[in-house]
Amino acid sequence: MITYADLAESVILGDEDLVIEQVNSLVAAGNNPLEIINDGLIGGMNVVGVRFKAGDMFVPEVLMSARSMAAGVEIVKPLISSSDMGASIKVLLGTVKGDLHDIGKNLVRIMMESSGLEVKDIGIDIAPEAFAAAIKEYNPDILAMSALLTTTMNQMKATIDKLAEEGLRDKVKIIVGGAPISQEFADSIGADGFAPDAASAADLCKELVKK
Ligand code: B12
Repeated sequence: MITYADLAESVILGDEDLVIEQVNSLVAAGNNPLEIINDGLIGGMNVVGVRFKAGDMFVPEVLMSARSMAAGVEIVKPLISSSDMGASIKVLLGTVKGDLHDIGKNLVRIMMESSGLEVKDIGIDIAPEAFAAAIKEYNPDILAMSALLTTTMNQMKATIDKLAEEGLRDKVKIIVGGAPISQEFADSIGADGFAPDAASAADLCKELVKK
């Protein structure tokens, strides 16, 4: 009998084949798809986040865990009705201009999608004008920007200024994140929120849209 703890452990180990096998067994045994995601897959990924921060896990291992988790989510996703997922929160996500780091951004996307948000990921090296154009095109509830370099974090402010200039600032809630970003920095550039990791980024979106 497979438990959610077993599944979480397989995510932590980054064993994609085992994750797929266990998710299929849990589904076949009639477990609730949302519980499989929250208690098993995200549960494991939360531990990975903590261990990575503590220096007990490294980027390649984090990526294997993220890939395993995503493989599990793919199996369960079709079983979840959009009303269960509380969908309808749309997030536009990208890494700012001059910045090519996307590992953290991709984790944020996986976490958001697996907690039911609809995410449009427009990639890396996104200029303020491109964020503005994408807001017009996709009409998201939330704009989420990632930056990993101290030299590119100011592009977040440049993007917020650009949105203000185009009259788009109040159409979206803006959240920011990435290793050099802090709550103080987010406040200083007039963002609506900051989250230190992918799991809390998803929660933050739900909180901001509730308001
Ligand atoms: C992998 C990596 C690279 C890879 C990127 C591959 C890729 N596809 O992303 C490569 C080799 C390309 C690279 C290049 C460079 N890198 Co680099 N890189 C890293 C490294 C080792 C890991 C980053 C990472 O992926 N972490 C793992 C993820 C999971 O963590 P994360 O990104 O922080 O994301 C989490 C949170 O921050 C948060 N989050 C992230 N985004 C968002 C967004 C929102 C909205 C929210 C709410 C939350 C959130 O959630 C995530 C998951 O929990 C870091 C060192 C480090 N330890 O951080 C250096 C680092 C970021 N790089 C650095 C540098 C200097 C560079 C280069 C300039 C090197 C060079 N001279 O060429 C180039 C710049 C290229 C460019 N223009 O972007 C420096 C930055 C220094 C600084 N203070 O600015 C670092 C810190 C290394 C160092 N100590 O010097 N790099």
